[in-house]
Amino acid sequence: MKKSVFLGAVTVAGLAAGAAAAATIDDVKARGKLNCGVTTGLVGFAAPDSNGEWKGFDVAVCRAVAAAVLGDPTAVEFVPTTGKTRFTALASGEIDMLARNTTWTFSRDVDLKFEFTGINYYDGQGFMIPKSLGVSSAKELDGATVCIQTGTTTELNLADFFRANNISYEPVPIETNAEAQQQYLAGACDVYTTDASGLAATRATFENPGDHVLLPEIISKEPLGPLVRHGDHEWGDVVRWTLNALIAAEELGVTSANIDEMAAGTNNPEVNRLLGTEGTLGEMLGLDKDWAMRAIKVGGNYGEVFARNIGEETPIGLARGLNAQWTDGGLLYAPPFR
Ligand SMILES: N[C@@H](CCC(=O)N[C@@H](CS)C(=O)NCC(=O)O)C(=O)O
Repeated sequence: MKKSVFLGAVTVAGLAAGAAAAATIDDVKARGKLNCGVTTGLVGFAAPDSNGEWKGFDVAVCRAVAAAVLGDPTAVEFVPTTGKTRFTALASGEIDMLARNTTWTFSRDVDLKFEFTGINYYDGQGFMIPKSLGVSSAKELDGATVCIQTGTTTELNLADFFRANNISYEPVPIETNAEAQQQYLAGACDVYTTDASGLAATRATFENPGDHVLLPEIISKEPLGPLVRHGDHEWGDVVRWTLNALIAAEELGVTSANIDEMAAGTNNPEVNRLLGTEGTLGEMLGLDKDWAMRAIKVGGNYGEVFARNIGEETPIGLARGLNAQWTDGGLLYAPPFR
């Protein structure tokens, strides 16, 4: 088991070294389309709607980048990836970036040779159980069968948690969230464990969400964010600062409702630099002066994107929590636009 994981990592790292030679920003511009890796479907984060149009919190990052670089938020080819296939897709060049509930870890950065360009959701791993199981703490799960998505951080966290608490479990390995949902609802596993946001998103699609509970334990740190290949610095900058533009826009009070007015010039120099009425930040990125304005216009600032896709007014119902701005006691903190 250990050996195959190790060999998998080497193969992916080898591919990354080869593909990183090309400048992705030039490829994307020449192609006129962004190839963005997303999940195979997790409503609220990335999933096609009834018209086949991809929607969600991670999808919004892809569309913002496409708007910044190509001037068109619809110029995106969404490439579904599983926990297992996502890294090969990025390393091989099949996708230009990955925006898929992916945790920034040491080994993915250093060993697999990717570059995380920020964090769009601070998360942690949780457990969902049917209420009827009558369990109120993950520590009471001794002997449980647990649905667990392969190729994810959640596999190792699960093993660590059970070992540390001296309890045992039987893993039921699954490949996609859809499969997990199906197995869990069919009773093939007592528990589903993954990122808490993913559990909330999955539960929201159940016929009777109220029959299922999330246990209080959060057993890991899962900082989720977009990533590119190592060594692809210009492209990494574009993705990093597009995400930062959405976050800064919220902090600076730039919204989809007032952005046109603000783009005419304000008395806040940072807003002016962000929206391109002062300075040359867009040019430094290899883009034009309106890049950030276009990115923000797609779905609004970070807070608007959050509220529309996964926030408390949606069936998923996530509170801002750690994902509030630093000015509101959260962890979101975009570096300065200067
Ligand atoms: N954040 C963890 C877990 C990511 C993960 O695969 N999450 C699942 C459940 S939230 C998911 O996004 N599934 C969507 C799919 O199967 O395509 C990681 O990076 O390994």
